[in-house]
Amino acid sequence: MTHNQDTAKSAQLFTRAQACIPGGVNSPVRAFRGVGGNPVFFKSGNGAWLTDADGNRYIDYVGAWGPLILGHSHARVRAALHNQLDLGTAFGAPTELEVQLAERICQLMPSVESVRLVNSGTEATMSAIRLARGYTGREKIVKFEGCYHGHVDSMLVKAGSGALTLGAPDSLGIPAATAQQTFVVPYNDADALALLFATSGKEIAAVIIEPVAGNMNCVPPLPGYLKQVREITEKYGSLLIFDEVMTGFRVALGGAQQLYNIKPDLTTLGKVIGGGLPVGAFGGKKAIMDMLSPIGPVYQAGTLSGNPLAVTAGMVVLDEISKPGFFDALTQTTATLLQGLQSLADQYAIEFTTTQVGGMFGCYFNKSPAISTFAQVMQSDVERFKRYFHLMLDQGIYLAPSAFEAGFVSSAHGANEIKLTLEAAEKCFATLKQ
Ligand code: KE4
Repeated sequence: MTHNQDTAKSAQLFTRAQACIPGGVNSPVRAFRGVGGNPVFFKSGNGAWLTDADGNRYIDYVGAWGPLILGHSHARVRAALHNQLDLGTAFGAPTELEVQLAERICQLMPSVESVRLVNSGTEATMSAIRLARGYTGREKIVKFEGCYHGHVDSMLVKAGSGALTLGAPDSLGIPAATAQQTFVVPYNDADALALLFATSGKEIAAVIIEPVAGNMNCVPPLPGYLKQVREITEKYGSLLIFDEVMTGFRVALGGAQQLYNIKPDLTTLGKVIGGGLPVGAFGGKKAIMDMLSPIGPVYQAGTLSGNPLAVTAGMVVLDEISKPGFFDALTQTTATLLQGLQSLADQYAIEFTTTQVGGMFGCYFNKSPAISTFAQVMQSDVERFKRYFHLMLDQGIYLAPSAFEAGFVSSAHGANEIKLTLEAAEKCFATLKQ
């Protein structure tokens, strides 16, 4: 792959951006603080490919952090958005479109009997937590070390993703009283959760969990773990919130709850259901959801919730991923990529391991053959990842700019993209071995 090394326009834009946007970015993980160097500014995307401000092209394994499961600028998504643009962008009133999306979500995720659309994953988790507290009358919430549920005050406690990358798991600005309402336990450790519940179970409104942890890189649940979490929460009358903002419609058509056959009480969604436009959602048992305003005493609202443009994009994406064989093909493409990377790393005797669930994956410079805990993730060679990231970037492969993020494949990634990626990776591993 030939790659234009000139990134002067990106550098100029970053200088301008830093003059008026904190850190020059609208979300911390984009700033390349986890890998060094300056962020690339992009201009366009098409299928599996991105083009930056200097005209360099990249194969994209970030996919806007998960939403672009069909790749960039999908023809049907574009056509539907163009059509909707002529009809209006927002009404601040109900539309048939949002009913259609709500019906589709409930159909694809049977545990979701009723759903409220919002504008981001953070809004979804924030609202689900408030709802769980309102429904149970309890205040404590349990999350897992390394998991990230958006920048909700109560969740920025040992958070994953950007907060972890920045090396500051606890954020300033969070009142001690708020943080003290949140318990944090290790992921994939049912005994630790059981012990916490034995002492505090009756105070706990809900457990919120990423059924596949995608914010400390990609850490799948151990066999039976999610079932144990479900049993523990049921035993103490606490709600189980599956944060499927990332896994929803990414790891399987029915999300992680279908893949692992678990029925949570509430589910939060985002990313894929907006097809690249701002949509989040939270839903679950009708008895719980009916506690929400305007019919119930738990308040929640949003000016642009159920936005016609965003819902239009989401509906097309859910229709496309519902087609027979979609997830088999996505999973296979992802597996082919990872098998290729692993065999190249082995060929060069580089300590490297991968994880995969459906169309999301993790790559680690780590000697452990199987990653299942936050502690193991933290033993990864981050410096080596930084070199790998930039070596791949220089060859036109755009990976998540952090050792603590999952990667994503789209249906637009084909044999050619995988071939080019593996060719680039071989050069990287050869260089890393020197
Ligand atoms: P948003 O508010 O960023 O839409 O969603 C928050 C969120 C909630 N739950 C899970 C499981 C998530 O992964 C996220 C957001 N994911 C990160 C990437 N790992 C978003 C990228 C960013 O922060 O810029």
